[in-house]
Amino acid sequence: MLSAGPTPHTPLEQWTFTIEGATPSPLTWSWGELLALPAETITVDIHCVTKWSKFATQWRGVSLDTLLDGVVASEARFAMAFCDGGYTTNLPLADLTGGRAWVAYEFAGAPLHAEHGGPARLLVPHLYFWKSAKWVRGLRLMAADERGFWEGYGYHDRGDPWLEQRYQGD
Ligand SMILES: Nc1nc2c(c(=O)[nH]1)N[C@H]1C(S)=C(S)[C@@H](COP(=O)(O)O)O[C@H]1N2
Ligand SMILES: [Mo]
Repeated sequence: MLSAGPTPHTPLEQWTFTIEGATPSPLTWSWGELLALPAETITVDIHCVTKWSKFATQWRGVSLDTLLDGVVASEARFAMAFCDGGYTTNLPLADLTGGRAWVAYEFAGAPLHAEHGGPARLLVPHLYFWKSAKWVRGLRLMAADERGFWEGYGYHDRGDPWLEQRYQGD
């Protein structure tokens, strides 16, 4: 369970990251604008639902706290990450804030490889890795939860590895 389709290759001049839905003020960043935001280096363990883990992986990216800072969306409780290639995954907004989620564009000190989600992917290391959407292009904020790609096939809406939330009902 790694990629649900072919690797998209969006030129950086066409790349944007957008936060939309449940907000009167959608925000969009170009690639250059994203890189100009304050970035963080993150060293974390990641966990795939099919039981592999990778320890002490190093990433660089922009905190979702930074990106969500200017967004007014009092009704929003959940977000749907959307990607080039059509992949989606849903997350509680609370899991994207509090210094626990990033839009990451470097891995191990180098630009993120396209196969691993480059130019940028979501990084939500405290949840199962299918929530860390590769080739991410934005978040759609939602008042009520909806299911993304794997969640629609029975995977868990939240996916906390410590609670072993693999499937709906876990
Ligand atoms: N856009 C997109 N993101 C995705 C996926 C996918 O199929 N498409 N697969 C998820 C799953 S199930 C896993 S385990 C990780 C794999 O990331 P990696 O290829 O960098 O190891 O990406 C996640 N993000
Ligand atoms: Mo996975």
